Amino acid sequence: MTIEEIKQQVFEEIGHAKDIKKLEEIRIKYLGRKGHLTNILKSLKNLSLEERKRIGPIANELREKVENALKEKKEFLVINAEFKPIDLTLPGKKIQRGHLHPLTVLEKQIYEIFGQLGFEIIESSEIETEYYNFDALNIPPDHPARDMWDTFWIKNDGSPKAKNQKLLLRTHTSPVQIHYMEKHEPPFRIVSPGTVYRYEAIDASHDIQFHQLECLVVDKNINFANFKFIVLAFFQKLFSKKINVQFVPSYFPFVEPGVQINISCPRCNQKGCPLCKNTGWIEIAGAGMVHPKVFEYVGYNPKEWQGFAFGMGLERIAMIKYNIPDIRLFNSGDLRFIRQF
Ligand code: FA5
Repeated sequence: MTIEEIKQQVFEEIGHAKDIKKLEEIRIKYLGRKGHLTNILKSLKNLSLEERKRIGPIANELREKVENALKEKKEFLVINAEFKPIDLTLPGKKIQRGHLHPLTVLEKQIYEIFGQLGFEIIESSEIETEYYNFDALNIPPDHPARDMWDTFWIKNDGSPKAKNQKLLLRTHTSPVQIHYMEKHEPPFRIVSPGTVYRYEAIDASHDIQFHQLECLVVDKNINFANFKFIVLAFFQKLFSKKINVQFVPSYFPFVEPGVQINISCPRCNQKGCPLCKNTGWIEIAGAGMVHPKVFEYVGYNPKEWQGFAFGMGLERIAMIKYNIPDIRLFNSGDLRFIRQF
């Protein structure tokens, strides 16, 4: 083949090459050991000096152009091989929507109800001192009531804020009562949700990390009837049905009298079911009238002010409301669980 013939053919062939294999064949055909252009370049040495000077640069320039054309076409073919044509008529991929955790859904509802009842929502800390978690709640060091809440103690790092106090992960939300009363004057009504921790055995209804909602109302002439009204109003709004409440005598050192609040089983309406263990009642919260000693700790005059408080477990309420059989599901991270809410 002459240089002219090569020029006419090679670029057309490169242009038509459909894949890398074909391109390699073209390279071998023209630039391989016995390729047409290689043969011409090899034969240059047999030409006269004059002819070599004339043909040499043309042949070398052509070789360079062919090499470049092969390289460019190869790049094009590689990119094209990776590119998959898009069928615009295909339905798009469905993107999974995020879901709110059932406790978040419940908390939002609770805030709304207490908001309507004139309560303020207060934030509180999960790390507490022994004083706020126990002493100021009328639970002195040797008091047997401390055994009610097995405690996760924290090493005190000696920081000024910790003030050489014994630190712990709060075992209940009740310390918020003291923090709030130390800084505010009555009358007020507050609720404070938060995580609490207890060093105890885990089972279907007990976790070591769970949530409580603390409620505290302090005013003049507050009595048990006011207390019962708020509890009833809250649960009836929460379950959107008529609920009965029962106050059973109980003991918490920071209230007097202390009670356990039971609500009528919202699932079976007191006909008897596995949820209420056929009793018709479900234990839902610890509660009582604020103990005068607690008022003394925060500098309130107990003869002037009265109050009631309760603390309820949010997981337990969510379990009843959403029919969740096991408390361990809340922290399981199982998306099949979360996607139901
Ligand atoms: C208290 O924690 C008191 N601070 C409540 C209180 C507040 C009494 C104000 C008086 C005045 P108790 O230990 O009973 O009480 O816990 C309250 C609620 O937390 C229980 O009714 C239950 O719903 C929930 N609870 C208790 N332990 C666990 C646990 N291990 N896992 C999940 N929920 C729990």
